Amino acid sequence: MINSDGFVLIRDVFSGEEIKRLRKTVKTYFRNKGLLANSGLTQPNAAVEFTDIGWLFYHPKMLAVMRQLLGQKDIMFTSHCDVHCRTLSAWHKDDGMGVMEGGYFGFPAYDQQDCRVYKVALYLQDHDNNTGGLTVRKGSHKFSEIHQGEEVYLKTKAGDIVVFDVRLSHTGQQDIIPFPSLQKPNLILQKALNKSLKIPPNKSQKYLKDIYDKLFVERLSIFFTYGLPNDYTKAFAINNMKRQLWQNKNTNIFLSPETRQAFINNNVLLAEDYFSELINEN
Ligand SMILES: O=C(O)CCC(=O)C(=O)O
Ligand SMILES: [Fe+2]
Repeated sequence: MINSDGFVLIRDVFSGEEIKRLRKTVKTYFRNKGLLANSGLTQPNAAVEFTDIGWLFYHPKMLAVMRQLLGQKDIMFTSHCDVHCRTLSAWHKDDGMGVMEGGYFGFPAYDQQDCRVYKVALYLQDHDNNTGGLTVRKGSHKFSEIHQGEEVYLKTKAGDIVVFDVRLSHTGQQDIIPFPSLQKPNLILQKALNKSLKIPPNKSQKYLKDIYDKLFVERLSIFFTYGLPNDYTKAFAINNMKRQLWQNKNTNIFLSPETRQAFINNNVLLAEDYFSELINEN
């Protein structure tokens, strides 16, 4: 139950064909776009910047899942989307408490029942036999502490999604190598590089990551967010958009006319209709 646990894994939302097509589109995109971040590449504000993945956000299965989890037909798309390529991660929440004063909601909203902002995590490769997928802390959306709550690793396969409350503590791949059995050999290798060749740890880490990235399937992921059409979701959308604009160093706020129309045709409400305060600020 997403209400009590703060997350839910849903199998086979996207087909093998759709994932194949997405991998190709995302890989091509990052050939000459994206920001360097977390030892990989990231595209913030991808719902606006990366129009080729627009179909994902109003895919019939995706909307059916969100309507079911939010418990009503009226749902809102926040315009949040981050796409990642080969990135590493650490424990955090996506409520913006680490980004701005009061977080994206403007205040700590951990005990608020109506605060229902749900993020989709879509990994474009299998994570059932490695530790490069999503790890969450069960029930941690109910409190501010990041390191509290039972740790659960989600063995997703490409095409599955995880939907989680943005207040939930979670992390993606933390180690440069996502296989526990290879962690020790990797450490030995790294120490050898540091000692014998006098390569500093941060450089040897980057060097080894580049090699592992070539050996294993390219780790690609897409995150995007919906919510109940209320003030919590609007505040999240506006403040998270500020974060995306800071990162991109631009003022591109609005969805493409095609994406916007597709949402309207599917009766999805849009947080961008409340973005006028962002225009006045820019
Ligand atoms: O790298 C991952 O898999 C997690 C990314 C994440 O948590 C985020 O984009 O907020
Ligand atoms: Fe996150």
